[in-house]
Amino acid sequence: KVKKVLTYPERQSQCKHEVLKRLYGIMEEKKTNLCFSGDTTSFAELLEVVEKVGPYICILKTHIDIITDFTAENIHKLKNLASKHNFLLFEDRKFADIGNTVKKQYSEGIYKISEWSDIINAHIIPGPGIIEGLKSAAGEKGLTGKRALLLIAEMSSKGNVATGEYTKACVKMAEENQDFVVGYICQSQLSKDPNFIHMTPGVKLVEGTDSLGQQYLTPKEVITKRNSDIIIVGRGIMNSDDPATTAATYQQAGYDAYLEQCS
Ligand code: 6AU
Repeated sequence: KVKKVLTYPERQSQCKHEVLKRLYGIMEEKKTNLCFSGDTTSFAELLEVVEKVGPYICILKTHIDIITDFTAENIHKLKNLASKHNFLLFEDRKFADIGNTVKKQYSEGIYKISEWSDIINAHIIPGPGIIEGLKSAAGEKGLTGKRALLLIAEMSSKGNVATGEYTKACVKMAEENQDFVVGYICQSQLSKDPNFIHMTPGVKLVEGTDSLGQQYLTPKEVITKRNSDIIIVGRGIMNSDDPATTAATYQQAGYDAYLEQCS
């Protein structure tokens, strides 16, 4: 019987990028492919929830620009939680401008994203200059190899135009920039190369939609059927009465689907 996908340790030994190697190591050790999207406007609440769900996740995804009580001190606390619970930080900034602008958006301003976020993502609308700009910002901070980029190849929202040729152009750009691009935000597997990881948002235990165009698939559909690697879950965990127990449920669903996927 031919295996559909490689195991995490197999992918870890076959991939080149340091951030991906770390990520596969965490996924194997903690038995999780769950990325929690902590979409709250309160840093205090974010820290509180992350303390609870930390044991069940491999990545914490943030939207730092929706937070009203941002402080460098809170970033310090977030980094401490990431070390304590062993997960990576992913600022979902969705960069989308020319290289020269994104370079500053990544490293300067209030948030100084490059100083704390292991992973970032970007749209490919501007062309490969956006990748060069982001990569050079990390390089100038002495963080080459410690920072990685995901390209948004497909989206979860209704009527989005990241399809067909656009998605293909994205895969090409990723393949040409393997020293910095480590994968995709997508809705299904785009590459069998272990140098690229697939992260899929729009995940809930029950399929459905929200009132603003979001579309949800189940962990099993995303991992087993669509051969993605990471489930990104926001409101499914955030809005639950017991985020820790709910995160554990998503962790189990995602991991069971992985075991099925690679068996
Ligand atoms: O589980 P939700 O619907 O509460 O949250 C989904 C999260 C949000 C979105 O900004 C993000 O995933 N997202 C992305 C990302 C991660 O880039 C792309 C996309 O196509 N759809 C999507 O929902 O924080």
